[in-house]
Amino acid sequence: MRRILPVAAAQLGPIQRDEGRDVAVARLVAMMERAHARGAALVVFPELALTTFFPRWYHEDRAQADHWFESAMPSNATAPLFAAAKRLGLAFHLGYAERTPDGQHFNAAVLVSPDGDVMLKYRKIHLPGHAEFDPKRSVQHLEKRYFDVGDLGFPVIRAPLGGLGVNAGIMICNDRRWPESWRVLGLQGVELVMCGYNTPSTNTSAAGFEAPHLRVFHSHLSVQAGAYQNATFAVAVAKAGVEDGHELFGHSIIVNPQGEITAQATSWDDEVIVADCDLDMCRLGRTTVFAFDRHRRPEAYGRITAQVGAEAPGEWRKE
Ligand code: CDT
Repeated sequence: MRRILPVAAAQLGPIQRDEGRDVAVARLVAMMERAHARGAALVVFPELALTTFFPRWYHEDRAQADHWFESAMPSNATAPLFAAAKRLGLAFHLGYAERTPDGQHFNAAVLVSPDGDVMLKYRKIHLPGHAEFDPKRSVQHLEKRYFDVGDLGFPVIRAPLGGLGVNAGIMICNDRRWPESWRVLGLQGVELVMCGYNTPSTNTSAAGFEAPHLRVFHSHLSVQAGAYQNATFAVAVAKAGVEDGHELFGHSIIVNPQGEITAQATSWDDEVIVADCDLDMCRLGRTTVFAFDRHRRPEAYGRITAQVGAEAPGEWRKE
């Protein structure tokens, strides 16, 4: 029997700085209803889906950013998501800012069953941006100031989704640009990667020119390559649009194990896209060109874990 999982990506339009969690959660619940009506068994929401992308705002005292964080999941504010999941029989993936009881801060995401169980949790590892105010940037990107580096690795769980057992994994936004994230998931037999993002549509680092259309290209390139090279489906879902004058691109996609886009958002607003993911499509890649057990050569990959920055190569000299 074919293993077909109907998956929805629920792209979010902008959330303004002054908008409360209740506004965002009501929009998420409305999209859960639309996803369910279109037959989805799982709905994937973006990174930091409950608030504006607050790392663009600098606080001298970082504790002033604590109000953007959730100290419980579920909480009073997020309980309507869990209630809707139960009512609709729909699993969901949610990105949010997490503050732990001992005061750590993570850019986190969870996969929640229709019964409200957190089946999988991930804390973002590749934190982009900077920790101090950067006067050269037109917009700050202070993830390194507000978040600790994730401490859960890249976990995969075999989760009951839509009546199937599915090897599900999570990465968050900037992680998608790093082949290491994908391969660690791939080495656990991942079949469905969920990745929420908030990506500014222009490069504001003042380090050089990047044509705006390449921002979307690089996002798709990373997700399509990661899915293909690890023979997995991938759902990459944006928070998009103009938040307090700052633009984030949309272009959310669902990608199959051949690296093809099977559904794509066309707005920069709240939008649900759905694709039937035939999980048996993962088999071809992983039994042929990407049969890891037959073709990988870890003895040649030592630098991947031994080194962080690049080392200069030796100089060629004529014998
Ligand atoms: N949220 C996030 O990780 N965004 C980054 C923007 C990097 S620009 C400092 C991304 O990789 O899309």
